[in-house]
Amino acid sequence: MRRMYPEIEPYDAGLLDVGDGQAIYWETCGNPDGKPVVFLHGGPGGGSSADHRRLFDPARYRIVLFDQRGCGRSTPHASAAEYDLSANTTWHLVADIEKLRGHLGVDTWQIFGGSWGSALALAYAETHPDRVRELVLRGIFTLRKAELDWFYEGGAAAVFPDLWEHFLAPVPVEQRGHLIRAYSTLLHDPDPVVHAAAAIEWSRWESSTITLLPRPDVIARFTEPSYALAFARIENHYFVHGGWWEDGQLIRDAGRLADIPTVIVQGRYDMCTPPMTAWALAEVMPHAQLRMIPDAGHAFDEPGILDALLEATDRFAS
Ligand code: STX
Repeated sequence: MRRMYPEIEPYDAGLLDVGDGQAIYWETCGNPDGKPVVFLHGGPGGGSSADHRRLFDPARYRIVLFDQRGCGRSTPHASAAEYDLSANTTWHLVADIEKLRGHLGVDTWQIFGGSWGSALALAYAETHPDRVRELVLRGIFTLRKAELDWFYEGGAAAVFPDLWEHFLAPVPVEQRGHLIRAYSTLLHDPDPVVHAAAAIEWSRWESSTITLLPRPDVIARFTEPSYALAFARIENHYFVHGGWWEDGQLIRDAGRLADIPTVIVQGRYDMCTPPMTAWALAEVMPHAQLRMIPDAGHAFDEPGILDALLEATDRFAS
């Protein structure tokens, strides 16, 4: 079992104005003359963290991390009452990535994305294939209705009936026919008692089910009130809108990526983004290497997942 690369600090960081009154936090770590890679975090709304820097050899990579609109250290924060979610869509994020690439003087780069980050990586690469050197994708998520139904409308409840009760608890019984919509109402209720409780239960469900075994540290981090509110509001907003693409579009258009070396890492027991999506993607990307990890869940730092991710970034480093 491999460890992540050592902890490192950024050699540069800043806030990039992306318009609509918003700025995204970015940082660069590792070797300024190394191979550029950009890390796309999950959620959406999850933010990037110091451990994400450690997936790449700092001697060989120029590692770019950023916080997507409205979360992490980007401003304003989606937990604020006045935050305007209408200027936060997939296509805003794709444009932000291009703006950041230009700002950093990068010509082409490797795209690394897990979970929601894999969806954003596909959306970006299908829009700008000429900018992408390689793709490393983990826990494949493309926001198809079947995927949202699985995780947020009762599929995974078959495995976690106990946790599912907590997810249902804030939702009035007559609104339980469509939970993503019911949560949208709750998360934007003007009463802080209502929206805060909904945000915490939304985030508790996700953070309690993304690891093969429960990890109290992960749950504590994602149920911190202001983190949970931004995370839940942003995720729910993206799901209500189906990512602003047609159901199945990201997989349908993956043929555009035929020239891009790709590794897909998927945990067999990933309850958040089960293997059906990685499988469907691999079918339309026959050149991609699919690594199905037999004893892992969803998170990037599950043992077998981490090994496969490090193997991929090491292989693509030269
Ligand atoms: N959301 C999957 C996803 O991207 C459907 C994701 N789930 N949890 C996370 O990300 C965090 C680890 C960022 C909380």
